[in-house]
Amino acid sequence: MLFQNALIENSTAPACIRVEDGTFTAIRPDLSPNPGEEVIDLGGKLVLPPFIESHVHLDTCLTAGDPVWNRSGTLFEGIECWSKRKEKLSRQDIRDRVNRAVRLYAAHGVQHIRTHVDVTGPSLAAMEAMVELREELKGTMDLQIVAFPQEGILSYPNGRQLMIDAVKLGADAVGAIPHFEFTREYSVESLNFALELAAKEDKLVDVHCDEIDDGASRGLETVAARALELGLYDKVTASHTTAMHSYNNAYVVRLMRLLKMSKINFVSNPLVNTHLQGRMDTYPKRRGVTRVKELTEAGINVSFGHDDIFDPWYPMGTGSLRDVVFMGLHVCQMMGYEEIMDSYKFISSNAARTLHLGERYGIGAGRPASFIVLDSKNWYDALNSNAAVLYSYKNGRKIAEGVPGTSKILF
Ligand code: 17E
Ligand code: FE2
Repeated sequence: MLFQNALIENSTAPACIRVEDGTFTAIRPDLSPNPGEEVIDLGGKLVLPPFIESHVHLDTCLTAGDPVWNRSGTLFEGIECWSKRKEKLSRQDIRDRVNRAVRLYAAHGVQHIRTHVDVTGPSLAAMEAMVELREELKGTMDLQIVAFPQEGILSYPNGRQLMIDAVKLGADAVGAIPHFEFTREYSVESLNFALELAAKEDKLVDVHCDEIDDGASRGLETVAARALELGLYDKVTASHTTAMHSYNNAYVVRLMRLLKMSKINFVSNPLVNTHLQGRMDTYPKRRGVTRVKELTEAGINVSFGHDDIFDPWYPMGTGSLRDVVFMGLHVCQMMGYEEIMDSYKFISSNAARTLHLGERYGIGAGRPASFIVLDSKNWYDALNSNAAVLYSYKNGRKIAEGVPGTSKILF
């Protein structure tokens, strides 16, 4: 198969892309079709590596209002709402909702998803269902599963054992939630437990870390120190880190040295954290998003996640990572020309680093032929015009297609 007239990753020079047996075999300015080869003219549209969702809770998605709505809009009321909903979880319920959610994502050019799965409940049915779905969806929507202790590791009955069992069931990564543990001591101990478990079982780590507007919430320094000392480095990710918004600058300057040494990744969720944070403030109200601009400028890897689709923590969402980037650039004040142009990396190459996709990801000869085509000429325009994803190809197979958004002007 030969794709012509592709503007790859903001390039202004059209290129040709050859795909054979699900693999990119050549990418060059000019390639002539082989006899009998199918040719697709992309007409000067933007081609990007597929989008990657680096942080979502697929087990909770599409449950907003069931059985109760989150009225305060806080993280903590969300956890209470979910606690009621999870009493009636079943494998079928999870399967139905996840199948719907991954199709929403597919429509928006997403091909990889890291999902957190709550293990603090009456059973591990959600984890079992997700492991099953990971197998079924493999090659179409690649799932990576984090064992996530929503109600704590030390502060929830049998929490440590639930984490061990979830890893045995097949989780790819170990989670933690230090800001939710009863005490500061528990919070440190829960992180020691999680990172040591990951080191022992050769798993990745993704911690819900300091998701609170409390400048004294300092799980991050423990995550980074253990990542360094256990030699886990970039296998470790700190998600949310919203307290970093509220840290004093003197502390952040000291912390930055450790963050760089530790090589850990960050995931920020700007749609959801602008909604959940600042809720105990009067005015001024904090934005409550971590320091994406400063982390990026320091060379630290940051990606963006959606976090929720229509669930107790976020009553909206369509699976569009473009919306996440759009919000992120506003709230982090990253609207310089280069910042806008480069911002697709928050949901592509930066996220690929966090997920450790390695050579399986990216547009280049020898890699799996996975890419998306957007209805615009570069990312700036695609972001600004909310361009449709015209095609999503994964391993050489078309898994989704869209139509350009059009309106008829009547004056
Ligand atoms: N659980 C949590 O602890 N934090 C979140 N942002 C979500 C679930 C969505
Ligand atoms: Fe989350």
